[in-house]
Amino acid sequence: MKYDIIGDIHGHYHDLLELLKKMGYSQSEQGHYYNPDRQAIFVGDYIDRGKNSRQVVQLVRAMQENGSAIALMGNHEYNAICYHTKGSNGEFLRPHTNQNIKQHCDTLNSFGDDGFLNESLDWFKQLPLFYENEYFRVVHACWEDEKIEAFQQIMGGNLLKMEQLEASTQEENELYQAVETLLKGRELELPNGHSFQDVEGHVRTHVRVKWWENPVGKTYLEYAVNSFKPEVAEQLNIPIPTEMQAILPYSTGHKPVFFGHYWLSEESPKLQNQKVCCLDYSIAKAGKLVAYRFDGEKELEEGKFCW
Ligand SMILES: [Mn+2]
Repeated sequence: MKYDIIGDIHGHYHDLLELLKKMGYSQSEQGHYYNPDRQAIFVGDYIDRGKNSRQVVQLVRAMQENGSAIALMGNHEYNAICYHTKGSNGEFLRPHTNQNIKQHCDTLNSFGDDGFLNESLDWFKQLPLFYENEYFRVVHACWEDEKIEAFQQIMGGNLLKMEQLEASTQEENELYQAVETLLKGRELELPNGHSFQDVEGHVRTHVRVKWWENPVGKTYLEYAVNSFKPEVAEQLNIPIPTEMQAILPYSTGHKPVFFGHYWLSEESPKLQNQKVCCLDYSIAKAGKLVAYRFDGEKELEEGKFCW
């Protein structure tokens, strides 16, 4: 079996259509897109930011339900479920703060009020958080064996059971740690109360880190995934303290791993290394929608990106 692993879409329907056609997918008589020789795997984040979340969900869902794609859950689908679900104290599991409302409103506008929202939430709820076959692994943000095992132990598989949804939002819970890592990746708290403003103007006290690299001997700046404005970069140009270096990077002895989530901005897609491949190239920020075309190779190849 051959696979096309596809990065974060964020409501950019026309780019998705273009990419699928470029990779030889066409519409079946029933209307879903398929490629008879390949299976698509979506890393999640179908909604928010772009204007056409409804069409994206319809397209991906039709592919998944007809067996031409596997669709994983991204942090935006997880957030949407929590945004619309109340906990035992009667409050929404994702608070309706101005920032959260703003992040979700394009999706709500696109979904309309004809029942598509509830239908989609039901679909989101049964999306797996990770996928593994004999060749490779896929997750939205970070594959960490310990967290995958913890999730499997609690859930008995790769699906988030809704009776455990509230527990997954409670910081003291083991499940929270697992879901955070799988869907949002690893973050490192900055020392001495340092903070900075991200591209959207939100104040951040943590940086997203390259979990596939060894932090030993690196500065925060070197270990962070994204680049920063000069004044922020200067703040982050300090060594990571020894006690925070005890994190193991993704082993090159493992199967290759694919993920999205990280807002990369390189001109042409690059592998993180021969076993690690991020597919999020910021389609929602004037970037591009990227796929990796997998044909069974043991080590990943840079020539297999498609965009
Ligand atoms: Mn994401």
